[in-house]
Amino acid sequence: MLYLIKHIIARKPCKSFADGITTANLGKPDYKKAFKQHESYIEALKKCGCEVTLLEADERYPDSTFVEDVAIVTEECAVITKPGAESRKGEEKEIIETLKKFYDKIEYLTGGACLDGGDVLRFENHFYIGLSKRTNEEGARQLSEILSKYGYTCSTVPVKKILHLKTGIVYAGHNTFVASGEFVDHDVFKGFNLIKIGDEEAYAANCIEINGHLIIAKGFEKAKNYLSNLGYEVIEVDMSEFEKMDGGLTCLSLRIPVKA
Ligand code: CIR
Repeated sequence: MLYLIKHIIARKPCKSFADGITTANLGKPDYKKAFKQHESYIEALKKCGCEVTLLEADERYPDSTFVEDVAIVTEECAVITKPGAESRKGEEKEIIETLKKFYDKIEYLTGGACLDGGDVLRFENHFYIGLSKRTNEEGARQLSEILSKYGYTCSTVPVKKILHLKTGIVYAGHNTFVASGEFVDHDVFKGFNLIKIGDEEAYAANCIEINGHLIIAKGFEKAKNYLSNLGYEVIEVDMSEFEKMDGGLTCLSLRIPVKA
C-alpha cells in the first residue's frame, strides 16, 4: 500500500443539477433525491475513515458536483485540469483555494489542453490517461510532463465508447482492476487480475477502493457478489440520480492521498 486517503473534497449538487450534460436515457434526476444520495455518499466515505471538506453547491455549473474532473490529486502535488466540455469550463477555478489548504505545489494545465479527472486512472505510481471526448493528446502530454517531475509515470489509453476511462475501469488494489464494456478485454490491462462486469450492470464497474473498503453502487447484485469476493468491507450507495447524469461514484470526490 503506497498511500492512504485521509481527506476527501466533495461539492453538494446544485438545484440546476438536471441541466448538466448527459448521454443517459434514464430520465431527469430529482434534485432532492440527488441531495440525499450525496449525503449518503459522504457518510460512506466517513465510514471509510475520511475527513470531508464539503463545498457549497455552485449554481453556475450544473455538473460541478462531479469534482473529480477538475483536479488530479497526488501525494506530492495537485494539478488543476481544463475540463473538456464547454459548459464545464471555469469549474476548475473554483477548486483552487480549497486545494491550497492541502498542497504547497499546485500545477496547472494550460493552452490547448483538455482533460477531465475522470480520465485519469492511478495504478500504484503509474497514471493511465484516457484519450476521450473530454481529454485530448495535449492534455495527456501536459499532465504526463507535470507528473513525471514528481516521479510518477503515465501512459495513454484510447476511450472509444464511454464518457471517461474510469466509467469503464477502476483499480481496486492488489493488482486487480474492475472493468466493463470496452475494457473487459483490453490489451493494456492484460496481465492484471480483472473483475469483469457484464453489460447489463456496466455502471457498477465504477467503484471506489478506499482504505480497505469498497464503495459500490446499490442495486447491481451480480457485481456486488463478484466484488464482495475481493475481501473488502463493501458499502453500497444508491446512485440512481447521478447515473442519470452520467456520473459515478469516483466522480463525486477528490480523494487526497498521503504516504502510507
Ligand atoms: C459530465 O458529462 O461532465 C457530467 N454530467 C458527468 C461527469 C462524470 N464525471 C466523471 O466520470 N468523472
